[in-house]
Amino acid sequence: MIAKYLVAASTSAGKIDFIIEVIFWVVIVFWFVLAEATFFWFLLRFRKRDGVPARYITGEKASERRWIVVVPGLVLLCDLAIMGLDGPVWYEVKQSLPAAQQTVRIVGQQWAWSFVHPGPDGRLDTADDIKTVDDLHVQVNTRYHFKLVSRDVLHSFSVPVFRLKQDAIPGRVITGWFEPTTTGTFDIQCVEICGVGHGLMPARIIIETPEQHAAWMTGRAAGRIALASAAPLAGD
Ligand SMILES: [Cu+2]
Repeated sequence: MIAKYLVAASTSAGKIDFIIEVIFWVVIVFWFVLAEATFFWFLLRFRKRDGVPARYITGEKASERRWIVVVPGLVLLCDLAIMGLDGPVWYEVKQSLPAAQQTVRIVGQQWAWSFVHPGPDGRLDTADDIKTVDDLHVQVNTRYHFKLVSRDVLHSFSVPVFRLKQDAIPGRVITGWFEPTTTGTFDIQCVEICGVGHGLMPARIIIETPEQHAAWMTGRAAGRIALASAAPLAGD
């Protein structure tokens, strides 16, 4: 249902959508409608009428106590069922860390996202790293670890098509993972109010086929060589 309105582009997205849909049907469609319908029916049924005195109900009879015990009990059962479903998904998405095929560094700051991609050697913090601002390039069907940091205040890294959201906290390196399943260009958003420019820090994720990703890396390397060779001229 959610994927109809927002592409599901990671291995976790479908599972998170399923949990949200279960909560929607149980909480909104069933309980909310039932509670509101009962409420308005009671308002109508027991409205003020001439000659009918209001009744004082103590809630001590067994038939009255049922409203306080049975209904919340059923709500609690629904809560437990939802927890039983979402626990494994939470564990998989947030607590487990399956082995990575690639690692990227994500840096939040007022007010931009910058990214460090491993270059052709596939490793971070080597000479061929590729640094970008506002553009994160990843390869489809590849499991990524991200190392999320903040240079200044709290930010929150969010990729809606992955259903991924992770706070960035100054002084900490937060590791998480994602695995894109669909190629395309999608939004990255900061979802933590981080100052007056918060709304000005949108970025994008470009999910590429292996061929496109290799071509992008080659292009960046060629650009770097061209820049390096042009540098002495600039200093003349
Ligand atoms: Cu921010």
